[in-house]
Amino acid sequence: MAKLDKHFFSGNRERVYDELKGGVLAVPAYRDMQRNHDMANHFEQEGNFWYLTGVDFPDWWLLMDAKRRRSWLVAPTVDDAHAIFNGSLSPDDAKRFSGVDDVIDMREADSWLRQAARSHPLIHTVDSPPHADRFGFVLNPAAHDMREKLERIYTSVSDFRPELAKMRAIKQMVEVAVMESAINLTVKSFQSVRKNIDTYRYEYEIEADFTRDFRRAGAEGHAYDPIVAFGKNACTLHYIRNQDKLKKSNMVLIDIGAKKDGYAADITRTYAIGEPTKRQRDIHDAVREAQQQIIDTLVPGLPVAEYNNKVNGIMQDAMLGLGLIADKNDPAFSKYFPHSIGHGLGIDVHDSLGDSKTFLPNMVVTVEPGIYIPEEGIGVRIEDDILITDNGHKNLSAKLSTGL
Ligand SMILES: [Mn+2]
Repeated sequence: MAKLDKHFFSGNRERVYDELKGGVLAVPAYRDMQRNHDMANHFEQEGNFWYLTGVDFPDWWLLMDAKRRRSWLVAPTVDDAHAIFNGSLSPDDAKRFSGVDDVIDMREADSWLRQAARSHPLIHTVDSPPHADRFGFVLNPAAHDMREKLERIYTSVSDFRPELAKMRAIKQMVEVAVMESAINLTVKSFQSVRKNIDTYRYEYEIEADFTRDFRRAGAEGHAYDPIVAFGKNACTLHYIRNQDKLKKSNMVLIDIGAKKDGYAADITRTYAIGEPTKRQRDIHDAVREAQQQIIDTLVPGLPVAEYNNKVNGIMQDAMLGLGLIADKNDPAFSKYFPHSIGHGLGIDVHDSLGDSKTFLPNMVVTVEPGIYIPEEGIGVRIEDDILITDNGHKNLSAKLSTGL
């Protein structure tokens, strides 16, 4: 069994020391966010903070000094009542599994920051991701608060996210092993759902069996809100209500991945409920063949732009065959295939590929073509998780049939 322990987190910090070139870094954990009234949302750690510490609790900080090659975790001030309700992480435990040199408190951290500023006009931190406007999110305030604090003490504050994204994009062997275990768990659950597909009456019954399997296997749970979308619901890309009845007349799209030991799986299959019509079968076949052709193109050194061109060509051929577009310039193309072909996969379900212009060995990416036809009430997507190897690729979810 692959295990991520202090050697993994210390190793990640060693590579950060090299990148910092004698500099200093301060990274905050996420803070708890309100769910309602006096309840917090389920806590999920910020990916970079976890990658460097393994700490899965809110409000901690990590301080790093590359010249001395030393790291400190900063423990939050937790009042007694809070600790009784929510628990807390002891400094000894934090030190043991992160491998940091020492654990200090917030007051010591303040004087650390002021002292370091005397010899370092610049400090690095991890800023918020840039997607807030696009998705209408309220951001976790941790990154913003840290930046404000640092800007009061330092002449300049620099975002270290691009460097961390580059590191995280290239998976280490131990990470691939952990990801394989999240993927295998997800595959097993898909296999059992497929075998029993005619016994389910509602979308949520399918969701429930995945949830049960993941938790029974000791996984954290789902890596993202599961999508179980029957018929036309599949045309809503992030359909997560999962409340509708399954009828013996259409297909159900299932996009689900376990989160296990900190890493995400992300798999999609589309299954027929009852006997599929010829049209349903044709669309499913077209997506299935396109997906295999697209996976076959993945090799290290392939430019991402060239890959996207190939993907468009393959998807256009699929749509021409189905009579959905008149020719390769038909604007209906992006109506029927309105999302990108895939994304990096790792700690985050949409992991960054570090802005790489080409695919590199040990990246893990999803390949998830789909064709969605709202006017016919049909949507098909098929998604696998692909490791780029030294001379090609390996489909980590290949054991799961892509059949209807
Ligand atoms: Mn995906």
